[in-house]
Amino acid sequence: METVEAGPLLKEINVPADMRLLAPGQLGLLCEELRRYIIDTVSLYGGHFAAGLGVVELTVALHYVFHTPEDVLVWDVGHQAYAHKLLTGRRQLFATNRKWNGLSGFPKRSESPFDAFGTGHSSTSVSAALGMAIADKLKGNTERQHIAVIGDGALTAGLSFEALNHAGVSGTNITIVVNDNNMSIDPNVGGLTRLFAGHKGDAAKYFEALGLKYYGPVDGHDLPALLRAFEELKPLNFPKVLHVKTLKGKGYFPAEQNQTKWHATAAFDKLTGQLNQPKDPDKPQPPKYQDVFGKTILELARQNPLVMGITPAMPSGCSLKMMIDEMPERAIDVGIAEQHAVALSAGLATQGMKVFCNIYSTFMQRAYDMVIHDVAIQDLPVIFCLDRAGLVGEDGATHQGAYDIAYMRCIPNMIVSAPMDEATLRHLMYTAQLPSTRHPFVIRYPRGRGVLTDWHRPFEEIEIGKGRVIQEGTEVAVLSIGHPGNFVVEACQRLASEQIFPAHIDMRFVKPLDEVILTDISGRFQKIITVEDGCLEGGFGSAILEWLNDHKVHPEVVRLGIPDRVIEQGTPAEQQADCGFDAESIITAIRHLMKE
Ligand SMILES: Cc1ncc(C[n+]2csc(CCOP(=O)(O)OP(=O)(O)O)c2C)c(N)n1
Repeated sequence: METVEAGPLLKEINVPADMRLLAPGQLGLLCEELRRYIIDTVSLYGGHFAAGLGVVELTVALHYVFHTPEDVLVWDVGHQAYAHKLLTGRRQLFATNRKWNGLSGFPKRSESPFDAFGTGHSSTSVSAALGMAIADKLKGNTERQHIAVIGDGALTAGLSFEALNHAGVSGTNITIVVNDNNMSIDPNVGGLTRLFAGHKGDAAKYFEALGLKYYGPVDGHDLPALLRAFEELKPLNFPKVLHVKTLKGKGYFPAEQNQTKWHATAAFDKLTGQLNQPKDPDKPQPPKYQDVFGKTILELARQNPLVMGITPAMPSGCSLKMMIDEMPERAIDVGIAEQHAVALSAGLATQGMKVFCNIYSTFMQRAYDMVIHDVAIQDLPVIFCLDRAGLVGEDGATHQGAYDIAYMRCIPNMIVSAPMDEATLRHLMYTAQLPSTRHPFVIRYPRGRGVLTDWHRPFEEIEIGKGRVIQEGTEVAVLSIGHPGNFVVEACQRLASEQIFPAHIDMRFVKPLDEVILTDISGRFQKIITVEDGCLEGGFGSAILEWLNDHKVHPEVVRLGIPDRVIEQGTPAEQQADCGFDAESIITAIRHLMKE
């Protein structure tokens, strides 16, 4: 189903070996065709964009000089690997990129032998390529090349520093290509950016002090220079770095001009650069949870001088940018540094600061020890806003915010909450920063729009551990946590015409649980359904089951949520239906229980 017309050179390339039959002088034209293909496809379907445009020449040069897939090529994050996918047998399927049952938006081992390592989270590439290089060294395989391509943004993470520290003394032939475009998603931050922008030779000293021979900088859009550099590096049997300078968004003017906006995009008009209009542009839309977070923290910060905001590299994504723009000293982007973000928040909290540490649920996985060791054991009242909690859609398996309820609720001192709508998000944020709240406090909410158009209400304190009854009912009680409560509302509305009226409770807190409500519900109902946008193993439903068991009541309980398997890319609605907790699945579960 190739929907975009490939240029004459690209059309003939199914694997990189086909490309190696071209003369070096033809590769410039191939790069143009690749750029056009990426622009055409992403303008139709959306996807990651600017980073991929910046590495077209780099991708062609790597596959031309090195003998992939025998030589291993590991892309860091993997959001920039579209040209790589197009050259490695996936052009005809590329219209399915990021779609249900389609191609993953990131490299994935099961998808292609050219994807040496699965990615999505940043800063793993040097470790992974080094592991491969050490294995080959032990096996006596001296021919194979091991290449990691890592951005200057991904280099800000501790994980990549750990790998560089090892690589320099590893005695392997690893080649680390540093793709320096001065951007993370937002402008890159910290001392490292100064090092790269500074004096010629500064970056060389940095790397050589660690034992990595430094080459470059090379202009990453100068194809002959790249080809020369890789030919020179190929025979060198020691750990080395090639510093490549590129322009994020290269070749599509709007993306070159606004690299953050074009990091990833929805479908757009490629001639004007305008996003496609929503179907019903005049209909009032609820805001995104992200924007409610951004506006609310700013309101709270204006009222309370102790409020601070921390984000590891997602200021635009989580909307902390609103506060960074107004109060740059009290809202900080620390780079891709989730571990540091959490330990830093703990340090700030020891001094009485009320820190909102906003980390995507999936990226919080990286800072788990800091959550336990630095925050929870010391019972510091850090507020963790976990954005993109639940099923995230097109980014797929690596980005699902599936596990946070389970991994947070097992930690002592932790309060774990999830708002069902934007007004509740505001009230929870308000409650979390009150002087009377003295424990670490998780607020998890999904990607995308809420449900209320009149979300901006005066702040209210919510009693910690208190749920709310949405609908009284008979026979079946549905207990929901967070945004999926709205799917229950829809299910109840549809069932009303059949005279089926289940009770519906929005628990608001996974920990502590509302024991008054649970005592009442378990006394009155023999049938309970739990609904969550999180993993079933150890999640919210498990918490309810534990409580019921501990209190020696045994109603029939059906748990709806994310099953124990990897959930791939698609729309959130497709993923929710597949997992079985969308409105339709809830209706089926209620009907089924009623019949029994
Ligand atoms: C651990 C982790 N934190 C945050 C992200 C979100 N993220 C994806 S790409 C990106 C920026 C990467 O910048 P860089 O490595 O310089 O690559 P570029 O996009 O500039 O090519 C970020 C922050 C992530 N993928 N993984």
